[in-house]
Amino acid sequence: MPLPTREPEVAALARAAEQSAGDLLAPSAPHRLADVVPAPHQVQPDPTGDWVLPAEAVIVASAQPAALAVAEQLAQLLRPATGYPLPVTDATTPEPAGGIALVLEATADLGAEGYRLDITTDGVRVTAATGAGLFYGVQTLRQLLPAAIESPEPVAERWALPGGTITDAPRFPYRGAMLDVARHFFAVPDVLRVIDHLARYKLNHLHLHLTDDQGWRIAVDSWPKLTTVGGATEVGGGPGGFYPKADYARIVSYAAARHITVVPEIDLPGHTNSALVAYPELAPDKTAPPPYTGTEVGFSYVDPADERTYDFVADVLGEVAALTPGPWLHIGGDEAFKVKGEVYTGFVERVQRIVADLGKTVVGWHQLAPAAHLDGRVLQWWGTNGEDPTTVDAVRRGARLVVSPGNHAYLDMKYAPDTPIGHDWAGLIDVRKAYDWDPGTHVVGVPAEAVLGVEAPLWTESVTSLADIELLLLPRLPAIAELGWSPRASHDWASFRDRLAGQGPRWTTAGITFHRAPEIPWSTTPTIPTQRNVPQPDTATHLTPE
Ligand code: TNX
Repeated sequence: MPLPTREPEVAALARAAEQSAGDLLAPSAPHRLADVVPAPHQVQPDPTGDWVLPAEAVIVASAQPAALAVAEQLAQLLRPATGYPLPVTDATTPEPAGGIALVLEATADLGAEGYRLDITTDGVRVTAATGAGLFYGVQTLRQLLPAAIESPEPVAERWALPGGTITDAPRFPYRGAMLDVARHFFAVPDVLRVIDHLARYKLNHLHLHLTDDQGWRIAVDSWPKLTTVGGATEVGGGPGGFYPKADYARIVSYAAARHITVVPEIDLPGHTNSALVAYPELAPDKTAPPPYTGTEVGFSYVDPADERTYDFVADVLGEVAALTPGPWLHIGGDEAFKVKGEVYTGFVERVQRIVADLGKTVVGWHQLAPAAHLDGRVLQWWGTNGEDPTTVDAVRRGARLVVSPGNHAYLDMKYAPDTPIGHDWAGLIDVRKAYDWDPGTHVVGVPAEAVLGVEAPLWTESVTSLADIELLLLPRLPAIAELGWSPRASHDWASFRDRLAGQGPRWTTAGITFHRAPEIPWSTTPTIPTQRNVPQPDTATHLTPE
């Protein structure tokens, strides 16, 4: 046996030697400017503008709080791996001056979420009309740096960036993912980490499925047993849990700092067993059902014939609305198999009115379609067959759609028969299946203008840990993100597959679990201490706005 105490030293020496040999043989070339997920709207490479972040770089931002906040976030992203101090300062007219400038320009013709990123020999400039735009520019910048930028520890690397200009803006205003915290409860740190994943890919909505048969996860002061009783269960018999109001507020503000709006869902009138266990007066037979920890659906409902039910709904939605700065309240509406016809539509219409009276916009699963229209209402379509006349009719009456096709966007579907967790009722969803569809035309007869955007739901009947969540989320979430953000004209599986492969080393370096989908050409080279890329000619894309 060699002396174990000498091993780290030897390993360190070997690493240092490999590093300096590597530096001599192949100084790391920058990534290509177009190697970004989701694909940017317009990319104009300029190889004469390649630039390397120097240790003494300063991040200078416009003096408005929205710009300074993004500058601080950028510094926090870059400091761990670079080990550079990267001080943040402000200026009336920020200039890169050998560092990074974040310029908030109200007159910039870039839209509410767009940005321009200029990389020149003088440094980096991100320009946007809003903090959100600057934030998205920073996410792009992050992906253009070597993968080692994801390291939590300082890494000896040449922090090279490819020269040129990216002009970018999203195709759809609503780009989301859903996390079901009801079937299995996930603590705040897990939710915050999911928010980080959304932010990386420029998603801007996190839909939280907060209540279901197996558990009630959000504190409601006027009906306290919803959580103390209804929150104490989950699928499989585990302890469950719930978010006290302060925890929910923490999630909301962490998301807001990343330009992500939380969409809270209280699923009604079905999927309510946990509420009935806590408050039997809401049950049709006024008797408490046993707590439910299985995975069937469609058996429970709050009594639509009892006025007390509407007091309950108004109290719950009122408290959730008060905690939620975003405009949306999601009222579920799916799989209420025992509440039929006019009883169902009558219930939905009353609840829609309650939401409107709270000053919020109704979102619900597309089962809401037959109910009367109410201004602004949004249906979340989760069908598996794009022929859906009932939804088309609701759109004709004014509804907008968020599309989440079960057989393309459901992150709880297995990738392949051997995926260890997940469902297959909507089929298997490999990365290509998640990528190859068009939210703008998917529901036949619904015009693209009625499509607000796209969302990828993650139901958690079989998902019990953060690693499980990440395994199902990655790499499919970036596919859905690209459908929501990138112009349709840039849709191209071969390009996406290659750009997605570049994300793998980033996740590995950051310690994020992902599914090594066989159809993606993941690199096999080590990512720490350095990732070396062979320079390749860039191809500029000039795309017209949609
Ligand atoms: C259907 S999608 C449901 C959920 C399940 C999911 C499992 C929808 C609106 N309802 O209750 O968790 O399938 O994939």
